[in-house]
Amino acid sequence: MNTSNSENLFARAQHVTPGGVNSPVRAFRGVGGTPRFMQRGQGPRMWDADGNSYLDYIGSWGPHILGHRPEPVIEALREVLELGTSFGAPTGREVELATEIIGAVPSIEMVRLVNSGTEATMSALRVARGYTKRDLTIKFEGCYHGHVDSLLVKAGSGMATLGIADTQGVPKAFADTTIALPYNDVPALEAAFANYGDKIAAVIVEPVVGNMGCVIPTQDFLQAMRQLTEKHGALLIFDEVMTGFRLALGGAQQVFNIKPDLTTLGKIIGGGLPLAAYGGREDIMKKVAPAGPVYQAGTLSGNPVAVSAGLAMVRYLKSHPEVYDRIDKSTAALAAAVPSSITVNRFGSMITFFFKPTPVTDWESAKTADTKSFGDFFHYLLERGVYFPPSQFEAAFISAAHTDEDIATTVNVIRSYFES
Ligand code: KE4
Repeated sequence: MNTSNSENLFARAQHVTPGGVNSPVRAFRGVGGTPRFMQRGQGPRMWDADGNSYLDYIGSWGPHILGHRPEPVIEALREVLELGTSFGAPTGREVELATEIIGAVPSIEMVRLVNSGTEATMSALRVARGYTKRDLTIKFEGCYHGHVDSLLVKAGSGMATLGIADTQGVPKAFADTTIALPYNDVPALEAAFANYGDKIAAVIVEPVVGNMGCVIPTQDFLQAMRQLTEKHGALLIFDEVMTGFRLALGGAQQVFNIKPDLTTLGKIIGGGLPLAAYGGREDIMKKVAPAGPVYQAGTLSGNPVAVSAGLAMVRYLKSHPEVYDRIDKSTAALAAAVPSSITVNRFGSMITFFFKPTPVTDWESAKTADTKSFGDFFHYLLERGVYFPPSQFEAAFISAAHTDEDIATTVNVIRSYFES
């Protein structure tokens, strides 16, 4: 496979941008080799700067549930670009999108649009602290909630990939406000509340984890979180930036029937453009400026271009519930492609092949996967036109644009790896 243009671009990029990328996980540090510089996407496929074509199982890390350039989104963008890109003033579209989000996500009564998942989780935490007048946060090892200072503690995603448990640049005082516990560990959660209960502002959790690879919660774990936060006057924040509109229209909270106090959203609700949101109980959200004393703002928050893409995406998913069955079935077919030496964690259309034979239920069990073998697997697929996430500690995503033939092709390539 000729990758000379990607290699040249990567060489240039490293002179002008840290690590040559605008987000660390793209640099292939977890698997080695040269990242492919992409040029075009359509449906389930992407084409790189050398014209190589790939079946895409990253989908921009989640947004592309309908594949690249879905017609409803592209049509909406063409239309809005005739009207303007940003007004720095409220627009009707923002009201429409907020209303659609409130209609789709069970626990959201009021919502604020922002520009990234990081902004959403940072803001949700600030509101939780303002509402409870408390400072401490509980998060879980291996979960990633964006690059919020106080949450870059034992985080997943790019930090797990790079093997950095804690980043430099975060004041100890910030990190000290965060208690990191093992995922799926109810006794540890109970102990933390027994020790700090009246100081805890919020528990923030990926209700199905994507950022240490896919890890699935036990119902008891989420249930305990809900009960303990209620008992101790802390808020429960479901970080559904990845799972929102992915696992169901109403996200993981609809699937598990658990009502958090605040929810963060992103990825899919922007239709591939920079848009995220945080929302929840009205009495909490009314603390946010200018309605209340917790400040949060953003120049491009709710901008018409991203909102138009998001509105088209959310409305399409609302009127085409069959998308969820389709992507679930496609993902199940992929899950069946690997031998029993591989642990497959799948929830809906989120899937990770852990290169180890024993169960993966938390960061401790995830991190013992054989990352070198995963890297070999990744490159074997890449060379054959199948693009999986370049890290053992990420989830792959399947879209409604992947046809049965695409899935069969992918299954054959995966099987051939394990037979080679
Ligand atoms: P962004 O700031 O990257 O839009 O969102 C941060 C975020 C928050 N919460 C969850 C559950 C997330 O998965 C993310 C971002 N996810 C990663 C993928 N593992 C983004 C990819 C990247 O960092 O380049």
